Amino acid sequence: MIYNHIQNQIIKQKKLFALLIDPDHHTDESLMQLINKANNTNVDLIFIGGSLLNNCIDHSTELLKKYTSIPVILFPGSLLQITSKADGILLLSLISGRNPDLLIGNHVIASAHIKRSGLEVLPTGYILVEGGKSTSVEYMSNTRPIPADKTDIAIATAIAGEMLGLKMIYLEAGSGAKNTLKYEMIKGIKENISIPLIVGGGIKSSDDIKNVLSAGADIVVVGTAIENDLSVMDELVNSTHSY
Ligand code: 1GP
Repeated sequence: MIYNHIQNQIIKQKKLFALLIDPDHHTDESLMQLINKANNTNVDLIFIGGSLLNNCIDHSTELLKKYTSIPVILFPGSLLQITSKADGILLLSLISGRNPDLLIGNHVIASAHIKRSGLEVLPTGYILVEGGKSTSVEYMSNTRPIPADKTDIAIATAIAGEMLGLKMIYLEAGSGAKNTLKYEMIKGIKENISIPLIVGGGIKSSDDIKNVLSAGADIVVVGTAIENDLSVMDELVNSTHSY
């Protein structure tokens, strides 16, 4: 089970690297290159999804499942991004926002379908924070991110998410964010929750990785930097595992 695996790694004080794949940004050929590289560098988790997808997620998920044993977890930007071909799903409740569809509405619509799918459900509190520029997730979700310096609001939001029974917190600056999340915010949240903390958005270098991990992230997510240059994957994954 994916969640047990994540918890076991955290108990062993190991950090995990999640590769974010946006199927719209790949051909089959580039996806195969990415899969091969991910296998060789020991990526821990693959998240698949995006704020807006024009391509069907089934095909990319099938390709991933065929060529890697890394757990493939849906990171759905919408109800159209749910497929039983993956291993699990981040069932995201966008708790930093006040859009009822993304807090509970879509979950009600999809619940029976997800139950039948056999996907492992990972209930996750999704907290969007300003990352220095307007992002697709902000626009598509029709929610306002928490201001980058409002650490107290982010901490209270994460605590509320854990109290509601969510099993992980995903602290997000948005894909392609200019700034990674502030050290103090990550640290403050980590000190106040006992569930796994995922951090992503704008991570580009091993220094970024070290900063985010030293603040307390359990799982780091990287998408854009690797889309732009596949060769950085080794360095980013190694920095995570050697932390
Ligand atoms: C986005 O946190 C992820 O949801 C990854 O962000 O694409 O900026 O790495 P980047």
